[in-house]
Amino acid sequence: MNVLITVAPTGPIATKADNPYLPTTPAEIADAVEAGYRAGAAIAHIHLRDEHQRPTADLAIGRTVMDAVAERCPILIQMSTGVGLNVPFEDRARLIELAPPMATLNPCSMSFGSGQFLNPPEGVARLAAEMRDSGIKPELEIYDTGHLDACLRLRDAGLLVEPLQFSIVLGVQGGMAATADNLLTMVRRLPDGAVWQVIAIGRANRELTAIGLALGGNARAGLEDTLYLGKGELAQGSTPLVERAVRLARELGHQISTVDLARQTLGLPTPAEI
Ligand code: KMH
Ligand code: ZN
Repeated sequence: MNVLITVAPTGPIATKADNPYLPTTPAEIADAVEAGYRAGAAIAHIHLRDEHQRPTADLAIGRTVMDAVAERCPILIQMSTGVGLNVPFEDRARLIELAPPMATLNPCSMSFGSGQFLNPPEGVARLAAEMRDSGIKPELEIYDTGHLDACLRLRDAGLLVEPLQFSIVLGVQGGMAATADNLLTMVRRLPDGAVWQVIAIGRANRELTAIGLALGGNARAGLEDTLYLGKGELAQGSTPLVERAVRLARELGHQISTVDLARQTLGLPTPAEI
């Protein structure tokens, strides 16, 4: 099978104080994405930061990052509309005005570590409709069983176009714990034809990424999900994590998906069709 690898170089929470290799400026983010692409990633999950490293939904910064990435490589850009816990939902939702080919859609509100992640139902439905109408592929981030049900309701309301693409997020405090049991429960409940990957936060990153690949899922890798390669071993950027996901996939007999194949898998038009 072909495995889609997503590089997630920055995320909403960590700073350079946590890992000095964390990219936060547009040029650093674009460089990290390009390195991830060269290591095998077909998709780049992008969080924006301001000049103080704070998560931002600033459209000008978003445009700069998207242009910088496009100059370097043809990877599929997946803009995070999750952005960061302190950025209001309405500002985050506006990022789809940048017309990335993909963007995240977080279906529910939840506790998130010591903070809260607010995704009000009406706003989520509107964002889903806007993404559908603009041909932006949502990556549905589900942190609990009820989040999957919420996505299926959006699908039933005609707001999501198949194939649905899920990220099963494990290990956020406030969502499902990072266990193989929870992952299996979620995989069993996915609708037929769903495209999916594991997002394993923290210590269980390697094991759950491997289990996800063995179960037929795709993989995400990068400093957004873990700052470490192993116990006490800081990852020197996202590339070693992408390389590890590629190695795991290949050991399982999978091929690594190109960007063109990723477009086909997700039902996205090729650049010539746009
Ligand atoms: N780091 C993820 C678990 C998003 O990008 O839309 C949460 C997140 C959401 O970053
Ligand atoms: Zn994210």
